Amino acid sequence: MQEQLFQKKIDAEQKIEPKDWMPDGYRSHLIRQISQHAHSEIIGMQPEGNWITRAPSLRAKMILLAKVQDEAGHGLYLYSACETLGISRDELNSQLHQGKAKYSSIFNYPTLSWADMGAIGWLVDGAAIVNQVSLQKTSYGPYSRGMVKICKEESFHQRQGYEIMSEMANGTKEQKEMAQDALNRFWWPSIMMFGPHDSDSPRTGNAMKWKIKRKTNDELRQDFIDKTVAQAELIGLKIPDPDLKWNEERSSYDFGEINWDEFWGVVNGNGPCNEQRLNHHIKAHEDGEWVRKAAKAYAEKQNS
Ligand code: BYC
Repeated sequence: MQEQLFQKKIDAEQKIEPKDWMPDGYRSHLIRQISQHAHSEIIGMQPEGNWITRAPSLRAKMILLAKVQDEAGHGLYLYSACETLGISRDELNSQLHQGKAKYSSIFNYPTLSWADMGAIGWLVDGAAIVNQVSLQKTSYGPYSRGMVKICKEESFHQRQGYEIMSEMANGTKEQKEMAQDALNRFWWPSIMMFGPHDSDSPRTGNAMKWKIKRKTNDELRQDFIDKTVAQAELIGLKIPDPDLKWNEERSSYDFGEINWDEFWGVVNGNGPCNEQRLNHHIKAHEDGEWVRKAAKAYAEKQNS
């Protein structure tokens, strides 16, 4: 009975709030997805953080610093949303450190040149926006409201990345080559971000029934590809997919086969940077122990 009422609310597009009754499966599904999303934002600071000290101008450095700080903010909104489901921040961190919680596969690739900052902003944030715009309508209130704030910042991120790519693509021969190389390396991992094909996605069924996800992995991936091809053409770069072709009938691009062995290898911990990313997070967490202790002692003193 409670479950039927819950589903009725979802079907009527009403938001579920923290104190409302919800099935255990809905709660655990959300904890998994929101925490994964939060971890992605925080781990995602590492590949870009790698270039802050080497930004090519003061302007570029200020923009990159602001962007990386925004990612930290997104992580914090998302951890807060996740905590409303009855799990603590400590537990979420420990799930990440023990390898029980995932984060987006994309952040396990290295950033080898300044052009990678462009490719990440343009493609990775671009892919994230496509997903997050649809998640603004997710059924869980705190997650949905978090997404609205995050999307506003994400569109600035996408533009700053595209600006870097556009400048490099229209710069010297070497700069154009660097931009093309970054696109070559980040294109396929970016379209993998949307997850497995719908037919191989075990979570999509419940996610769509509960309106946690509003579009499937394949729908979102197609939206992203259709949007991005013209942007690449405009700045004279070539998407590294020989099978990419406009399909009149579908009014969409057909594209080549994704390397799912690579995707699952990265998801299961064997990407080029998995170990480095996780070790860095664990070290930063341990190094920050004294800050947490001091903040806790201060709060206790204020309350006593
Ligand atoms: N990477 O049944 P499926 C950002 C896992 S950060 C790793 O389709 P679901 C940014 C999936 O978790 C943006 N794992 O699952 C930050 C599941 O495993 P579990 C991050 C992946 O949940 C800094 C299994 O594969 N965005 O914007 O229905 C700088 C089967 O998949 C991935 C979000 O997190 C992957 N790519 O769909 C720049 C958005 N794909 O958990 C930018 C929120 C799949 O059962 N999340 N898996 O063990 C989602 O929308 C969904 O969770 C996903 C996957 C589309 C990612």
